[in-house]
Amino acid sequence: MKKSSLAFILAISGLTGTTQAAAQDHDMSQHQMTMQHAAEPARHEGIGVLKAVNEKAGKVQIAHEAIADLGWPAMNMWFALDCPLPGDIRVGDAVHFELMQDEKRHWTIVAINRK
Ligand SMILES: [Cu+2]
Repeated sequence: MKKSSLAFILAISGLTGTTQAAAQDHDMSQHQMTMQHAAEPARHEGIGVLKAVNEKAGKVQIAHEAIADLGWPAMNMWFALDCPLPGDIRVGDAVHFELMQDEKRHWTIVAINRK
């Protein structure tokens, strides 16, 4: 019992540490854990700067500004794309995007364009 509570505490403090350390760069799994309340399939708008494109994986990395209605601070993160990436967007461009949760509750970009 004692051993498992300790493991739990370590896991929790590990998570907190990771979340704070990951303000610069993180993956979707951390949002999964912190954003479980956002169950409705709502669209949320964001703005940021396109940092990288992984065409093979269908993902883009965006340094997004805070998204108040999701309670997200500004951060650098990868999103799956569920829409075409307009041909005029280049890495370094300011972008406007819309997010929705997919069936696995991963935050996915459903619209993106140059700001
Ligand atoms: Cu983020």
